[in-house]
Amino acid sequence: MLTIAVSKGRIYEEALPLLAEAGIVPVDDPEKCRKLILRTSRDDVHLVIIRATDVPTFVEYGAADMGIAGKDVLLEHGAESLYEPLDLKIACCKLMTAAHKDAPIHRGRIRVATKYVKTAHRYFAGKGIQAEIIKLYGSMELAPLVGLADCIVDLVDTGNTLKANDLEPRELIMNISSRLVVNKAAMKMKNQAIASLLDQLEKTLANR
Ligand code: PRT
Ligand code: MG
Repeated sequence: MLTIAVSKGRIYEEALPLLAEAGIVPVDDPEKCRKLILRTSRDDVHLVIIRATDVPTFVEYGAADMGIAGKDVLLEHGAESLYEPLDLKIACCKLMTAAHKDAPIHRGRIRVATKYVKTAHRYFAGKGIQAEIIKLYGSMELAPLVGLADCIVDLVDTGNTLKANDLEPRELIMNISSRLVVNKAAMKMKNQAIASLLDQLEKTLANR
């Protein structure tokens, strides 16, 4: 049995066609039923539906053999404990700093609101900027508007969310896409099944 951890929402939507090419089609729709374990067209493959930020944890502990997670989530989790064999090139976006459109470029000590605490620390430290990082769980865009922070670190796709809140993108931290991650023990114990799935996905990606 192979268990693959996926989050609902954009990653699931974009992963479905890829998985389908590998012969994996969920029997249930997670948006319609409340099941967290989905059977698929392959008797030997299950999907587990979890929060995006929980995917690396499930895979690290072997509760799922494989998973699909954004590089943003993997960076924050610390991915040394997982194999990351494939860039699926789905759910693409940019991890950026953003600030109010009229705000000056700060040079001294700054306050940064983000849910990507470790990644933000690493980024500003690398630039030699003293940054106080304030952890938020959502609505990062609000922070500069109410004086909580000078800037934010968040994902940007179209830029519409920033624009709607009078913010603008400033610096690109990293281009983000979703990656296939594999539990290290499973890679050995279930090598045949995993290797053949990786192979099929690689071929599908090459033809895209
Ligand atoms: O929703 P939930 O709290 O359960 O978890 P989540 O928000 O982490 O999950 P989800 O499904 O929203 O995102 C999962 C993954 O999708 C992320 O970890 C990224 O790897 C990837 N992804 C790709 C994005 C975006 N694009 C994206 N645009 N995740 C979030 N956004 C948000 C962004 O945070 C901002 O609020 O969309 C807004 C910006 O979009 P634009 O188009 O207005 O710029
Ligand atoms: Mg979300």
